[in-house]
Amino acid sequence: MRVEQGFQPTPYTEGNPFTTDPVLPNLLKRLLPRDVHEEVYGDLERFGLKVLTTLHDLTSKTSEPRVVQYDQWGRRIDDLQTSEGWRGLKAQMQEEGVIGIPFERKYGEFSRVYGFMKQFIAIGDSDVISCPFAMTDGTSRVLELVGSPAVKRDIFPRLTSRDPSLAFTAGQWMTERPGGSDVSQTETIARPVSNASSPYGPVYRIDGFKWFSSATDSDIAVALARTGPPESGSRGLSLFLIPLRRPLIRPVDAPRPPALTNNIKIHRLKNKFGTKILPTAELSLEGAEGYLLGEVNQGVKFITPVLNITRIHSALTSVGSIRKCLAIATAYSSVRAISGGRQLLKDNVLHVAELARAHLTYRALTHFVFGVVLLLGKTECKVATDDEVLRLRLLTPAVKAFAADKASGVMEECMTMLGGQGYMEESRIGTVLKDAMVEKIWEGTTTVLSLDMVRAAAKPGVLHASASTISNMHQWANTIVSSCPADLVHRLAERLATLRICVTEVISAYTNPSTPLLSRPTLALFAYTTSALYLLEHAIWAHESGEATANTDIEVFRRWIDEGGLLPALQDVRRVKTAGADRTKMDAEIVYGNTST
Ligand code: UCC
Ligand code: FAD
Repeated sequence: MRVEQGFQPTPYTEGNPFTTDPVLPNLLKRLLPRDVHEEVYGDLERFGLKVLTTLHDLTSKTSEPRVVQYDQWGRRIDDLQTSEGWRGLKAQMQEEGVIGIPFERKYGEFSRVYGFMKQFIAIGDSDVISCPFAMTDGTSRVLELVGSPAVKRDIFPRLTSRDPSLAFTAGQWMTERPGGSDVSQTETIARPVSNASSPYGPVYRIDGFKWFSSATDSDIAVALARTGPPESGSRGLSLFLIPLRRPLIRPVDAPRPPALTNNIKIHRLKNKFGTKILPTAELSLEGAEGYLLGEVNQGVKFITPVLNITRIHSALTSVGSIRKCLAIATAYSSVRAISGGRQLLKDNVLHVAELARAHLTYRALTHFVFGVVLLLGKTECKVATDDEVLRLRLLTPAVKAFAADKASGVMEECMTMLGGQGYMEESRIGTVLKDAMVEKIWEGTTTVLSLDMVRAAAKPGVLHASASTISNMHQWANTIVSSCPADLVHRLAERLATLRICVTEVISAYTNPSTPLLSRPTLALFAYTTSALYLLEHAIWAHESGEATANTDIEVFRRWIDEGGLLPALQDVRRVKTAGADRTKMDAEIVYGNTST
């Protein structure tokens, strides 16, 4: 039989990623004041269509970057070549203002929600373009906070520009061969140049080897380098602004030099499992010129805005990747017939039950991540209360780690929901899944972030006393739970009681971390509890404002408590709390065998 004969599969059609999403329009309506909502809704709807057309086409034109290390005359040039599609995606995102929107702050503290929403709906149809923009975002914030007047005049406006011919992107260089989670062994050395001056800051010459550089096609990087003795560990590191290509500030019509200059060489491009379009390189710095940012030997502290902002981007990317895969799986259910062609998948209860389970996680994570985004906007615009600033500090590592942890399982389910078609490269689920798996590693592994949370919660004086950090969670939870209308309290009594128990358990685990084993289970319980609180907040809003979605929103909250994984997480914390040396010893035996005999 010829291929044109016989059964012809029907391709699915994806809807506008913003307007047809089951969560986003209503979430936006709740988070934004009415006038802001009216203004940005149309733009997001327009952009949603652009995602399906322009960005989708550009993504099909991306290919892996390559480096031409030498020219035909044997000269070292390190010319990094990226694809037309990649450069086109970059330009589109700049024009759309993904960095412009949050720093123009036209909508005050709500600008963050708008900007992140734009990025969110593009995830899955724009390769990993959000990676360089995440680092550009974090770097912009650092420069806004501590850049010299000349940095604020020449560099900051380019990082946040909507004009691709002017706009810069930025990278972040922390990781070195001795350690990425722990930067205390950093080998890169920065030496002050006493006879040089720059309006951008004190000038240093920097030598070292940066093990991972993901935005190698960027214009600048923020980098840690040693200014104190090796024994000073991470307290002997400073933060530098390093140009990758010079001259940094060129006339508008001058082309951007493709090759790296400033005494920086590309050792090689990394051979990665995913994120293959992203030019991640190993770099040798051989006397690169850099400008000190902030105070000497305070580098870790000054780079933390980059860490915190990129971690929120990372969480957004995990959840956005789920969105893309779910949109495909849901659309496919409307075209694929099973059971002898008599039934569409969307009419099969067993299949829809699996889709609903996946959507449950998506909904919980989306509310969680945008709750954190709103806190970021408030904090940056200085309208956050002290409690909200504290909450943002705790929720940032939690949402990053939790979203990364949950995402891949849901995406795998989406893949199987297309059967063999899902496993094909053309479905793009595999690429999105592979790309998203790195969210468990970069910008802090899950374990490292759980340790960061314990430290932030328990260290007196970090922001406030630890007691205040912890009681903040209590108060916030109480405010949400006690705002529940009486008729809902009646329907949800058991779940509200469970939530209160979880909050108490999280607080007790953070206040008395009896064992280091508690950090990961506590992060998980904290994240489950917080996402449930956000779902509850949304359900209350929908109920009180008579939204057509109210019943669904209440059911989603109920299921997230009963079926989402919160109860096993609670049991985990309780079990680990009492774990002693015996358990640790047995862990080692399970892994390495009994080595005592
Ligand atoms: O992976 C990377 C780029 C990937 C590509 C971009 C992806 C973008 C998103 C995806 C979109 C597609 S760049 C490499 C990222 N590397 C990490 O994330 C490293 C993970 N390790 C940590 O986070 C560690 O906790 C360290 C390195 C921050 C810990 O360093 P130290 O040396 O132990 O430092 P301390 O003593 O813990 O912290 C120094 C100070 C303290 O304040 P003071 O001095 O006042 O006591 C801390 O309280 O910094 C404060 N601090 C923070 N403050 C530490 N962490 C934070 C924080 N997150 N927020 C606020
Ligand atoms: P390690 O720190 O050696 O971790 C190994 C394991 O040990 C992990 O499971 C970790 O959780 C665990 N571990 C570490 N410390 C502890 C502890 N104290 N207690 C318990 N367990 C612990 N970095 C940059 O600076 N810039 C970039 O642009 C960049 N791009 C990247 C792109 C990709 C695709 C990837 C994969 C990485 C990139 N990185 C970048 C590096 C990334 O941030 C690090 O890989 C990450 O921080 C982990 O560091 P590491 O690789 O040294 O692993």
